[in-house]
Amino acid sequence: MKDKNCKSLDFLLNHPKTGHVTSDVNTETIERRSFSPKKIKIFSSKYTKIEECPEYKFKHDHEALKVLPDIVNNNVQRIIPGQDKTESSKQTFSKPRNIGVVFSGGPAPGGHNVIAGLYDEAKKYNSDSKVFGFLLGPDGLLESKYVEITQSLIDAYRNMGGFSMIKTGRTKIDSKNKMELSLKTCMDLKLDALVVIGGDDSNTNAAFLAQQFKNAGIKVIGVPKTIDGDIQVKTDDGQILCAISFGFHTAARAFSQNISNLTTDASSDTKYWHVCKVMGRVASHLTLESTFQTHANLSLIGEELADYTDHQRIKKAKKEGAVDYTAYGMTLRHLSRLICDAIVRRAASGKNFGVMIIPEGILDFINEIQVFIIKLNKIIADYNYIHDIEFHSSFPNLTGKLEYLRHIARGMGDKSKFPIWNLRDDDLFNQLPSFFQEGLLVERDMHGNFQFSQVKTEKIIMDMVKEYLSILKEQGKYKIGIERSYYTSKMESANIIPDKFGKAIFKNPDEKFLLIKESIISLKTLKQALVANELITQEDNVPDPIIRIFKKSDPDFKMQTHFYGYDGRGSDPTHFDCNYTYNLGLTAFHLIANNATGQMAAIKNLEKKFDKWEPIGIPIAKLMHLEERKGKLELVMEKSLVDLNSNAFRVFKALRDEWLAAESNQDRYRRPGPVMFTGNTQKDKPIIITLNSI
Ligand code: FBP
Repeated sequence: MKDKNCKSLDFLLNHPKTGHVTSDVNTETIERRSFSPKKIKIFSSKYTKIEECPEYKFKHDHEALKVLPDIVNNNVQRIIPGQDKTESSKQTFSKPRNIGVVFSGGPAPGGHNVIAGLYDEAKKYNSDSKVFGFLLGPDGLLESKYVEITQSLIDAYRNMGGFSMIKTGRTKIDSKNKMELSLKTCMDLKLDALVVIGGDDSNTNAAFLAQQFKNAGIKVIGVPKTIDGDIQVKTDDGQILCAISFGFHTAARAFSQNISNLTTDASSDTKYWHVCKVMGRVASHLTLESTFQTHANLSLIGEELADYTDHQRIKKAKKEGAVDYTAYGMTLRHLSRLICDAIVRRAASGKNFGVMIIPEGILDFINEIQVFIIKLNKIIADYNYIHDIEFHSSFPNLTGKLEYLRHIARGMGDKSKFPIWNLRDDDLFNQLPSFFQEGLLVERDMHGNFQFSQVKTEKIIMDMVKEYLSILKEQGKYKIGIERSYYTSKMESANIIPDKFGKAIFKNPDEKFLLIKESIISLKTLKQALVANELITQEDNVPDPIIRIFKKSDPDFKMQTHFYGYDGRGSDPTHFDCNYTYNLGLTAFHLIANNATGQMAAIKNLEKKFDKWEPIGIPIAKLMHLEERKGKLELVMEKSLVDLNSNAFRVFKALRDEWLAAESNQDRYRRPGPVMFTGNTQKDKPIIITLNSI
């Protein structure tokens, strides 16, 4: 029967409340779009000029001298007031310009504001200036696919996350033909300059384009983007020029909100270990920052593992008059033991739960895996070079790939004396689970990078952890500590004398958390202990309260895995990233208007208060070095890894035991909360850059 109060669908759909609550635009979006980021003071000067800063020195690679001769001698450039410019240079500064902009690589929060800053400044100096956005990353440049950025387009994306306005891609401009196509697109559009917003590989691309476009008079400026935080620039003498790439802060905060929620859940129902893998293709900066934000119980920093030395092994070998080369660097097995050690320690103080953070790129720091990655890179690259068809197309499934490897191992592929893949490699590789083999054989990206985001790193590590934990359990070493007050009250209420039984079953009867003796690993061994201590006879049953205590101490390791990456990458930017990126856009414009090329726009003093921020240009060519890519050495911008001597790492190392909270009962979780645009969040910035600036 029809309800008399039921409104017609038409009425419902046309009701203003329906319109309001189902609109695509909510209060947060309106607020974001209308927010005006703060501008660095220099940008209120009518004109600017460039001051060369040769005092900032870098060791650069000789290869850069050869292949980037026109930009390798660039200095760091500081943007300073330029009121004293000549009339003609003021006119040149304000001339109408066509500027192209392209996103390259994975999205990072704040990218739209770089374009907003660039657009606003270009229009401020000359309303006839135009900004063109190339679509879908470098492909847009190659295929001449672009849109003209308009006021309404940019206004819809101000302070909003993602790169959706013009989208992005990972194509590498790595051939003469692609260089020529890019140049043609830029010349057809009569571009004065091209701005490449990207990570280390994209800034590498920007440097090569700058060199290539030099004669055509088209300037190329890079912008440091990547949530991974691995673009950090320091001079040779340690002065910080670029503390962090944009997008890092937001992504870390977004991950941390989720991780922090897990610490709350874990400590509420006390039954899971949450294993959180966070993005960071190689460097572990995001893990370090998320740890500072949340005080998670256990975090692995890849760079620390690479540096690991097993002193016990060295000692043992020395005694035997030998050298144990395997003592240097971390193995997967050893890593799983370190994790187990932390789990066992927490369990001993009654906490068989916790939250751990694993960096996505951790395997790159594990010796045995790194060797596989390097060898497979070379094998795949060689195959692609020799054959007319790509390795992954020739061998679409794992069986085919494994057969090909075996074929090389038997010496049928590589005729050289030392084949890159030998029978030992093949045997070791075949001992790995197939999902891991598949992961290691995954297709490399265009830049030759191993795609860690596609490997179930957490599964590989945690499978080993589970296996080892069950061994420790069998050995009686993995037990949940029982709070003494709890034990005493349970015994007393059952009229059992706690001390008498306590001495028989616990190895530390006087401690706050009681641990059942290692020899007691089953109800049978429990009974034996009580009989041996003459507390019961062979015919008696073990008292129920004692059985309950035993069961309570018997751990069941349960875990949940989580991957934080794409979600944080797509988050709307924090205030820090909004202000940072808008000023990067302004900086890019001022570098262009002052004729710079081959430079990366950057903000010096990011780690300090906003009024100390300084816009600069950093010579990209001087940040490059030779690196193995697709089995060959290539000149690329060097990634910045976690520095084990940095303040941030040293503070983490000093505090991590407190955060593990193994010996105390007190977890020290921190709640960073969500990425907010309202409230007092204006001054928040990455914790690692604050620490590193002390
Ligand atoms: P960029 O270096 O391009 O900024 O990308 C970084 C990143 O977010 C990594 O953290 C992650 O491993 C990778 O992108 C994932 O890439 P894809 O989008 O190709 O899956």
